[in-house]
Amino acid sequence: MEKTEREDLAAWLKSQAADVVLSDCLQHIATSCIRIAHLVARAPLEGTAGSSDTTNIQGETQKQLDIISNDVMIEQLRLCPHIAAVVSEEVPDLIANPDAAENASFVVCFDPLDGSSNIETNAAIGTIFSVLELDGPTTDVTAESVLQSASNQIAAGYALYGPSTLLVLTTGKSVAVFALDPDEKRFFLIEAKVQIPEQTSEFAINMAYQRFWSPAVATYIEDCISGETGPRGKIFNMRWTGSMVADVHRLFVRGGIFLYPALSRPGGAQGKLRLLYEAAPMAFLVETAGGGASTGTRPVRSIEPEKLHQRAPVILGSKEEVELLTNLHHAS
Ligand code: P6P
Repeated sequence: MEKTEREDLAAWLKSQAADVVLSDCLQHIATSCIRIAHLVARAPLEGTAGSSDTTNIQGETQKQLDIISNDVMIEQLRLCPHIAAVVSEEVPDLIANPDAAENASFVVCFDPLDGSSNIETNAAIGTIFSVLELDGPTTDVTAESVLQSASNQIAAGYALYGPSTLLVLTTGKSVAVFALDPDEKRFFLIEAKVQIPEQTSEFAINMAYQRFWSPAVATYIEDCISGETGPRGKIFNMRWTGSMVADVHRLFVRGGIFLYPALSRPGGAQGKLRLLYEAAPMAFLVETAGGGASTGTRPVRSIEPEKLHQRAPVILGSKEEVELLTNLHHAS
């Protein structure tokens, strides 16, 4: 497709008949990601690729870019009057938008820089976001009003900062992929309707935690690595980048199954990934592209959150594989 014919993000949103205020919100998110992509690329030159001397609510040492990216998101989203508040992985409490319009009804939950342990290895990292529409009145938005509205996820997406910067986005109708033109600083549509193949021969899991897996996950992975003479009758491949955005993006490119399951180690019962700004947006994207999104025992998107930063086990990807593994969980 000639570049001159390519649709940019604004044109695509218009073609989707996306609500005008939602389009405005998503364009502010995209602007944040363009800014973050630039800062990530310059980090080695600016000396910002390393760790800070602070930790986040998760107890994880923050990278300087975690903080920088978080600041970019908060500052940019404050400019959107339709956003009543934001929830960030890097900040314990909800952040109300002081410049929100009286009828602002959106809450944006985000992980500003997912996979940041990969920054110093120059591996792919990303930004994950979810847009919720508040159920009730938007004055004095509280964490409680966000938790009550978590099932009202109306848009989700991620930016992947790799050899190219990509934006993958859904408003519920389809999953579209955009590539950043770094010269024009605009996202252009490169794929309009991504579909995840229902079958796969590739899984993504951190094998180092094998001793903590449930019997269902252990059986599933053992069958995969048994190859053509095993129960699956075919050879499987494995990938694990340590960056959810990169591992999930692969599902949209060639199918697969991504697992960060419940672990029997202390504190691992709900896995590691957070519901509001990692599991739920990725589940929305994957299911909209025809894939499956389960905790192992229930759909990810059926969870009613009780805390802003709660975790959830995650099994995402090719529908037949997710269903197979979910059935193994129910049978065990
Ligand atoms: P582990 C990055 O820290 C992250 O939250 C996800 O991006 C990634 O999938 C996961 O953690 C990796 O976790 O335990 O393999 O280091």
